[in-house]
Amino acid sequence: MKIKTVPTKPFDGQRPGTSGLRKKVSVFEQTHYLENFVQSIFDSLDDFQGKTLVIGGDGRYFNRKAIQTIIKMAVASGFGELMIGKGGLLSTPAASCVIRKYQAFGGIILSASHNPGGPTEDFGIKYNISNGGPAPEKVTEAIYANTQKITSYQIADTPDVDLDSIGEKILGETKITIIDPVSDYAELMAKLFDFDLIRRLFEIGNFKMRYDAMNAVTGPYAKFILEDVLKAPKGTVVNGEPKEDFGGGHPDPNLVHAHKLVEYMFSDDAPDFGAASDGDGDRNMILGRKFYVNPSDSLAVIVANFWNAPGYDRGLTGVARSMPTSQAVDRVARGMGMSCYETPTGWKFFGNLLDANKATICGEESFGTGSNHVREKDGLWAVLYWLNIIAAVNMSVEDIVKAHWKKYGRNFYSRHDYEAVDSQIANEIMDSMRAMAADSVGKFFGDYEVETFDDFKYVDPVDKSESDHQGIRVLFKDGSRIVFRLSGTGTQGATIRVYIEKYEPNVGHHDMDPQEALAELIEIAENISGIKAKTGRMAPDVIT
Ligand code: G16
Repeated sequence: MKIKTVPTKPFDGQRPGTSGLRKKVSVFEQTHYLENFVQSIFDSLDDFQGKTLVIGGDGRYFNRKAIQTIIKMAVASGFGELMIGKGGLLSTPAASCVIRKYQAFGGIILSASHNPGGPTEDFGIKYNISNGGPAPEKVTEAIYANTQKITSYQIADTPDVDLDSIGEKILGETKITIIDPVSDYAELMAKLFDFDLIRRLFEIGNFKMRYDAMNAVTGPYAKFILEDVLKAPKGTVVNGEPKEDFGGGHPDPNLVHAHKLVEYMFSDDAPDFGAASDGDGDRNMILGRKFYVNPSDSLAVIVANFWNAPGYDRGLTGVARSMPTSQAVDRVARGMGMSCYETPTGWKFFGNLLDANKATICGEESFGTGSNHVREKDGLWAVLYWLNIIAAVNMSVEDIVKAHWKKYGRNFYSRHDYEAVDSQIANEIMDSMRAMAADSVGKFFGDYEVETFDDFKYVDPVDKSESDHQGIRVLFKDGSRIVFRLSGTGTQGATIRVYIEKYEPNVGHHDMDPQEALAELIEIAENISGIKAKTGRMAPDVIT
């Protein structure tokens, strides 16, 4: 087999963001664009010859084409085996599971997560290391540095591989193994949760749920685990066929983009439980009958109920949350006498804590929850965890959350997103707040006294690596907080995220609407940032 060396030139802007390189499909379709990034990944790695690389994606437009290119480049670079999900599919948590189970050298995941798919929409690629987790910053920075000096890449001159037949074949010196994308992951879930108990909930308890796979990658996983194994009635999983354009939808499981599920769950016909996952299956949204569970609360409830799930009932070593995530889980950790780590946004920051056994469960406000079972957040895992809790305590979702608030108090929480803002204006807004920081401590906004006003800096407790500029924090004396960040996952202009939080111990106030409970702080956020005034926007594009 001939290996071709193809001359190329660097492209601008190939720096991985919060979770890999995400761009419009048309950007990836440029000649050499994908190849340059893939070669830059390989050039940042040492001693991988003869070892295994896992490859899979969320099935979006360009997934299959990208995989064929990556196969040919991985063969040319000397990998010993490529494990590829059938049809080019692997959910992000399943890819992490496969990397770990087969002790692969690493993996390449093709996904732009919750961003829409199709010829005019988004595509993405990221590299995961041997622990199954996203490459840490020192690796992504090395990849980026390579993209800026690349002069050529290597690719095998060979026909495309059949991705749709499970089995093995040899290409040059490399074994190509097409695997069932679901089975390894399903086997792992069965070890973590009490499947007999959950099965009884469906079979005897007449429990009803709806799982919206949003025409994305989790359809086959959810149908197999929920309907075939756990015996939820057929039809429990809706939009279960992965489609290249996600059926024209925006595969982001939140109140705006999963509104059909939300409307159903708030109707009089609502089942007991509703859930959805995103494009690549690492996010989740949890709903009860006429009840929405905020992701930060979901994390706190999952941690507080660890003793219900067999995979966790021997105890947790600690927990971690991203900085903008609400402090609800901190209260649980304090109550249980364990550490709660606060990391920057990005699942990659949890990797060291999980590897060092400092944290067992991690979570983020951005609809992400997971544990040390893999090194990615895991949407279906969170759904199964909730099912396990519901089956064990025999309470409704709403009652479980309200009992939790009664015990720990409620952290009212909301995130306001302003999308596709002119990048220069967004950066000016952030810079002007940074300039305010020093003079703001001790100042009052209404009744709220500023205790800390800074740009979050993280020092990894394991390897002591430092990450600066991870979001502007305005922390008030009473524990309320406002956080401002620019998203690292958008592909158009800048997305400004404003996170608002207030603690309410009084159970009599727990039924308030979060936007109402947070109204004064929302106004203060505008006074501090001037987002509406400076962007001309009247309201956020998405409120979660
Ligand atoms: C990624 C990261 C998450 C992060 C989220 C939002 O998730 O893995 O850790 O919370 O993006 O990031 P940002 O606020 O920078 O847009 P996903 O599901 O997109 O891979």
